Amino acid sequence: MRSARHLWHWQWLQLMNGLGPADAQGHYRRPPAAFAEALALPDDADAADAHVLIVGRSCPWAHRAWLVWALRQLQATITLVVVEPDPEEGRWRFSEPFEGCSTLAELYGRCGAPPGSRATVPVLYTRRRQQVVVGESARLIELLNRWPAGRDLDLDPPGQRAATAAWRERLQTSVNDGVYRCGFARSQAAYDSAEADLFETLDAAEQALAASGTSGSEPGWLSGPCPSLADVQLFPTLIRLELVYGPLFGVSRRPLWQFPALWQWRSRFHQLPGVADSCSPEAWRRDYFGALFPLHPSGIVPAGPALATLVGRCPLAPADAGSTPRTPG
Ligand SMILES: N[C@@H](CCC(=O)N[C@@H](CS)C(=O)NCC(=O)O)C(=O)O
Repeated sequence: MRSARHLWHWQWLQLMNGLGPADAQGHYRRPPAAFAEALALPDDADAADAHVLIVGRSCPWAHRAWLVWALRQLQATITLVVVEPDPEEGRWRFSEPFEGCSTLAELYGRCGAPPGSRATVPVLYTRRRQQVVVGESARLIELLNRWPAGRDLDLDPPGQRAATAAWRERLQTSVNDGVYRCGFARSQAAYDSAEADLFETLDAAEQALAASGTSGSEPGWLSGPCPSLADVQLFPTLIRLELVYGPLFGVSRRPLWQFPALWQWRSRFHQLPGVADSCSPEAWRRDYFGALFPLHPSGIVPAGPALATLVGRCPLAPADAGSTPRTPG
């Protein structure tokens, strides 16, 4: 029995290598993205259908780009293409051939990605130059926020730039990557430090949001009175919390209903125009539980919870809190 356990543990470690690299202490280290450079706004940014935003439904990094695309109404100039996961092969494929490619890896190769680099979503692609414009979501959402938009909405509002930048940096490590650092940890100590960091940051976000709604004023957003890229970064992680990250990555110490201000914030953000359409809980569950074999070898997809139960009123909130959604712009 003991040798079977050791063998299985050893095999698990080999399989985890396929999910992502770790350091000697078992801390997950996210590999760098190809096409990661920040870029200037292309000169044909306002041309109809000249650019394509490639996303996958389950990917939280793609979700943030999808959100900026939806909130700023970029549909006229950027076409959204949703790729599907291929769990057997561990790659993204196009539903129908895109620029002659059937997989995202083919497109990356054709655009000159270094051999061996991961073909990740999100990607912004230019049809005219047949090139990837940018493949790193943090830079991509900044670019999309400067893109000529159907809706006059600045997600980096001047009055709260410093707070937005500080929150974005903290969230990226402690929350967005933080849930992966918990789920992909290969030692108890690596998990413990990632988990503590995650909940400390959620606590800080809870306090910031709770403070913004005091003295009778309407509750604000993470970095100030207007929604920003900080909110855009936080939402994809928090909307997946009870559905996948809690059960699969072991981040269930405090469920979100124990953070009433964050819960209300999540419900308000979900009500912003275009946000609900970017949420596919069935696809999230199917992709995470079905594809992350080393974490969930049975592949059995859990039944719930329903998204509708996560974006209503918080069980801990006062009766009138959060009843009025506030839309940006
Ligand atoms: N640094 C990238 C990470 C994106 C990323 O890891 N995307 C995952 C899906 S959640 C992916 O496409 N993985 C495919 C692979 O690793 O082959 C970004 O933020 O844009």
